[in-house]
Amino acid sequence: MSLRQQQHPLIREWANRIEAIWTEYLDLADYPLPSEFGHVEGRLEGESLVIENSCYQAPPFRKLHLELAQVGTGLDILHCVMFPDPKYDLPMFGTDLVGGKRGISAAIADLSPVTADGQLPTEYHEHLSHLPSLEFSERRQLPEWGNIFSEFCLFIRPNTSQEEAQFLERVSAYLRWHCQQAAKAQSVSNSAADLILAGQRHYCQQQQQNDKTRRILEKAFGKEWADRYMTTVLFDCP
Ligand code: BLA
Repeated sequence: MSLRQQQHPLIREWANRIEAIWTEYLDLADYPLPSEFGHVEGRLEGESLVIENSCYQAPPFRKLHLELAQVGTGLDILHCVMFPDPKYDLPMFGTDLVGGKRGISAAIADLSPVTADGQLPTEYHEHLSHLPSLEFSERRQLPEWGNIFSEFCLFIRPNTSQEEAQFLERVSAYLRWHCQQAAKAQSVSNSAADLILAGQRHYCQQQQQNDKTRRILEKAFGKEWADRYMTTVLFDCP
């Protein structure tokens, strides 16, 4: 049985949606991850940690990464980042779901700016600021490294299946819009691409400071492996 069949239903549904939207809008080709990182198993305090990675490339994206992980049978994780080719002025789409039997504790998704002024492209800002505002009973506070996220970042603990459904609908809309924008993106000058690349690097450096992710990986696989994984698989930069 695949890992996703055993995971929290919201994780399974979000993973299925991400792949369906990618397939609908993008021309997917395999992205070669180092083979040691496709399917990974380790042990964390006597419990197993299983990681399954899917990785694609599709213009104008350099890399599309979807990771599902499970610690023991109690903690389920979905992680996904879309890395645009820096020749295109596109934000970073990122999402993380963390939870288990007692529900999802963290549901986050954002379209994050990478330009020096910290602003999303005008069309993104315009579109996102006109989406109807949503009610969630528990919004969560971003950690300090999370200053990379946009004002449209959704970070909640869903408390009802209705809130889960509402999260899923809104973040699917983010992803669909992003794929539509990407399909018509025009490449920028070399000097603009240099700035975008610097912005992507900064995004990755901030994400690498997430101690909650790092701790889980370190406990199961050791410090060195965790660092290599975070800098070459989760948040690498060309
Ligand atoms: C939080 N990420 C977490 C938490 C865990 C992980 C255990 C704490 C959950 C909670 O506070 O309720 C673990 N996440 C993982 C692991 C992987 C993973 C092990 O992806 C991969 C192997 N994280 C991302 C991306 C975003 C992100 C793409 O990978 C956002 C776009 C955000 N995760 C994120 C944030 C927190 C989090 C903001 C809360 C951190 C905090 O409160 O300090």
